[in-house]
Amino acid sequence: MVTKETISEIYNKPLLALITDARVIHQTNFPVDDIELCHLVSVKTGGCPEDCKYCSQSIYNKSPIKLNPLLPVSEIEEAVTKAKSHGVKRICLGAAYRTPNSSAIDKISQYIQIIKKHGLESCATLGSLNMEQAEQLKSAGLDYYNHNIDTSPEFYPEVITTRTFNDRIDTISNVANVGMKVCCGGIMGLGESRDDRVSFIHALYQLPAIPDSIPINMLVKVDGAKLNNTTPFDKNELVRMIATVRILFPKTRIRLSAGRNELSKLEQSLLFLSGANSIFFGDKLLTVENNEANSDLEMIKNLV
Ligand code: SAM
Ligand code: DTB
Ligand code: SF4
Repeated sequence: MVTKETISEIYNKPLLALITDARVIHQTNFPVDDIELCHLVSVKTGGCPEDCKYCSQSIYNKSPIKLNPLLPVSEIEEAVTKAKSHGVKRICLGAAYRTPNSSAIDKISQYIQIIKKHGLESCATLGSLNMEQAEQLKSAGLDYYNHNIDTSPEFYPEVITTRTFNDRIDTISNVANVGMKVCCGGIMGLGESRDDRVSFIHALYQLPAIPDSIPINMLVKVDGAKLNNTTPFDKNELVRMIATVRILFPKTRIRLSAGRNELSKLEQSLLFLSGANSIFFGDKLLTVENNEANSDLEMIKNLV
């Protein structure tokens, strides 16, 4: 069993030693030129009844976003075709639900079939799921389900109160039980301490299944959100996070997620050297701006 103390020792190593250890593990488990492009589509935007204090889509925040009901199937076909033409290997469908109702699952199942028809990996993040919902999505061909723990169990109640940490674990357990791959990560910069970061990694390690995918987000401060004026954190912490996660999860895809547009290409290179091997590609994430697609294509061309 990996303890918090062990994780803390790794996390707090001198930075060069930490990066070197992570690099060795990364190189034995992934080809050097493997950086996966993942494209996000917000299939239902805004009006979410959860109170995540960082999120533009929560009804508890007053963020100026455009609400959108479930998209027509033709728009998914268009988005998938375009993303594929740029080398995207995975599509993630995001919807602002507490939990999707059965008509939403039916429509999202159609979206999943389009993604699979194009030979791409499919992922969805739609809120909480019971076993039956997880089973339906699995039958539609969904490869991964994203449901983040977001932060440490100790800090979590400062960020979200309408859904508990354990509720999240129940969804992850249901996803794993039906044989879908788990995508689970969190956010840095919410005001958490270094101990919280270590505890977050420990909680990832204790999930009902080893996650095949771990997205690491940096808080994007959105207008109207309750959590939008935290003190900026030292970017070295991001390197420590990625490297420690790489050491503990040697075969897991680690995704640089929200907030990447605050990083220079050089900073991103350091994170790829430390163990990250995926980015979200496309000018937009769900509601916020992402790095410009052409600039990312240039970066990737230079790296691999
Ligand atoms: N509604 C679904 C859920 O949370 O269960 C999925 C969508 S939600 C937008 C997916 C994840 O995006 C969140 O768990 C959080 O980690 C991340 N996220 C959302 N808003 C963010 C922000 N402003 N900055 C950084 N990460 C954010
Ligand atoms: C994840 O951890 N990050 C992605 C994906 N999973 C769904 C979402 C980032 C959302 C950023 C905020 C927004 O666009 O509203
Ligand atoms: Fe809703 Fe997900 Fe945003 Fe939380 S993060 S408010 S669950 S859309």
